[in-house]
Amino acid sequence: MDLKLYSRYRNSAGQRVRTALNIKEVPYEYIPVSLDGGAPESYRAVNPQLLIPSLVIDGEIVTQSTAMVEFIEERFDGPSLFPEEPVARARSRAFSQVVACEIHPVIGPKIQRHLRAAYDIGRDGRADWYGHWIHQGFETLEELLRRRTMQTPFCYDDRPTVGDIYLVPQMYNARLAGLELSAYPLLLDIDERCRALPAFDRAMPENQPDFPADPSTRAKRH
Ligand SMILES: N[C@@H](CCC(=O)N[C@@H](CS)C(=O)NCC(=O)O)C(=O)O
Repeated sequence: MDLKLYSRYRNSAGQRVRTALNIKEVPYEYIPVSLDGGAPESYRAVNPQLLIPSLVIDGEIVTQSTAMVEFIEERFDGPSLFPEEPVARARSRAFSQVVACEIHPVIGPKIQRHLRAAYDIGRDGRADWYGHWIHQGFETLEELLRRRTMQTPFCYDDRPTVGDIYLVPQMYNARLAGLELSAYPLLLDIDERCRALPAFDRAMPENQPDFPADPSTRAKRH
């Protein structure tokens, strides 16, 4: 099967997919997309929302990282991306969806651009907005972990599953934005454990071919 992933070094939704592919040890071609001022119009032919990632499977385009992660789970052998036990499985999905549906959609670059263009919200205001939604989401995630019936080393299992896969890129971005994260010891602990694993490490922004060598050209966050 031929897989092409349109992504960018700093693309937290794409990082989820890269991690899922790495856990299953599935080879893929990485196609970098620049997001300076938004993705180029030419990319609309791939993704009508102009969002990354997009996964091309034998020429067929699939959008939305959650759909891609589920495709990878269903199509490839290797360690499952979901816990075996049904309730833990549902909780790992729910945890991932707090990231994907509650945090990420309100802080991305298109939101930042609109806050600036339509409401004239300056850098400080946008940073405040960003921090507000991250902290609100992380408080929820930390509490969900605190309430677990079993305190597993990863979110909901003895190995990383979809909750962990979604958590790590969001933690990366929060750290990049300089947010104080000490109020989230469970998130910090799991994030560190995940990042020590090769499948997570290879998906990190620094390890992508388009990661800029010059620090001044690196975007602040996504
Ligand atoms: N729900 C989408 C989110 C994708 C998304 O928002 N990607 C961001 C980067 S992490 C993006 O492409 N932003 C471009 C923009 O906002 O202009 C998914 O899970 O794939």
